[in-house]
Amino acid sequence: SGPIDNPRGALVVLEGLDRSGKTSQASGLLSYLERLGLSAELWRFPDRNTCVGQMISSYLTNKSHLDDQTIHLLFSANRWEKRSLMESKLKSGTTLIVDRYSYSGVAFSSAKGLDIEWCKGPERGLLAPDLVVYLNIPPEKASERGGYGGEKYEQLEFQRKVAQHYEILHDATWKIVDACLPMEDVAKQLQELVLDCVTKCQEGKPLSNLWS
Ligand code: FDM
Repeated sequence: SGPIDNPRGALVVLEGLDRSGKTSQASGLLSYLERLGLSAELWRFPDRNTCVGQMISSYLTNKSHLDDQTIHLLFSANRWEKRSLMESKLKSGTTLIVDRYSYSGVAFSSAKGLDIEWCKGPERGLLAPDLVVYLNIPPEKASERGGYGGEKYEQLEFQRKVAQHYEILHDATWKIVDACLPMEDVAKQLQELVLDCVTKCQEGKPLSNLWS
């Protein structure tokens, strides 16, 4: 069976600062794809449901302390433990909309001062997204939106650093959407980008690995 008989799903990643609208846009995208009759699922990282995810969650809610390298590797392990399921879903034709991925991993950890190449190391060999959309919002604007929760990284000063580190990671495959636009306009742009990407994957665009 060739790519036409057995089309694969697309791996779509949404990135952006806290309060950039990723989570709402991701669920909007899911219903859009379902309305088109496509098989799709919403994923997010960290996935707090696994044992590793619970360690991450207790770190983020300040219930435990871990040094920067250790938490970085846990975030990465949390993606590795999902890699084979991710691959089989994609190969069976399901499109995955993923709220945060390795770019969050590298941007947040390098914003704390870790070397960017060191941060990328454990991410190599994970599945490469077919599309990364960055929801672009100035940190100040994001912080005005209904306020942050109480988690570890939800502070304006740190979010500014994260924004700078995301900028270093941008490459030609990223699509940047202005997250300050009205929600419906952001949604429209996302829908177009995602549909185009899903089509390319159906037409046989191969899956590849990240940063290798
Ligand atoms: N985060 C998320 C990281 O520091 N590294 C990662 O690899 C990932 C996936 O965890 F502040 C940070 C980003 C955010 C926090 O994310 C929790 P959510 O989206 O708020 O659950």
